[in-house]
Amino acid sequence: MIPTLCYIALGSNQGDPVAKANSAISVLSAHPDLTVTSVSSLYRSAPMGPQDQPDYINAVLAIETHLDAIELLDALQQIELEHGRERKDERWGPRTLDLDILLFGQETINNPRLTVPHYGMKVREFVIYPLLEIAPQLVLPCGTSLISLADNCDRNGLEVYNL
Ligand code: PH2
Ligand code: MG
Ligand code: MG
Repeated sequence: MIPTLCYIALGSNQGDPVAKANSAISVLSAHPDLTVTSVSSLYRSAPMGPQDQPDYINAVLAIETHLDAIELLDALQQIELEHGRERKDERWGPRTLDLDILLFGQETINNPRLTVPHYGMKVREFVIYPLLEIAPQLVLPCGTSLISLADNCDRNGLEVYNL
């Protein structure tokens, strides 16, 4: 069986987000069911949603897996929990670690637990630019190229995070 190439968005803005991001990348890399094939730089981004929360650290990873999409979601949610994630009601509120499936191969998934492609990925600078770094030729299942999304997306202050 050929593994599925997936793209995962990582975000954190609570409790040392850089350490959380690096730890999540290590845990994903060590996971027996996942092969991490590329990791973008870490980026610092202004919060989307409520403005009374800290800036985020964001990154995107490419992984290959034989898991199905729901099994992958379960694995990602387990890693979120291990990094202190609490499920809160506030939309777009602060979070210790968020791991979102952006793309699962070329599949379109509409499941009560999971929508793929991720509904926000076409307009969020903190997804589009890290993804562009690791997959410049990417085309979404709808036929839209990532480069055309970037052409229409303001960076909104997004910058590569350097110590
Ligand atoms: N995630 C959110 C809400 N707002 N803002 C930035 N900059 N980066 C995020 O990852 C993010 C956000 C909810 O998932
Ligand atoms: Mg998210
Ligand atoms: Mg999420």
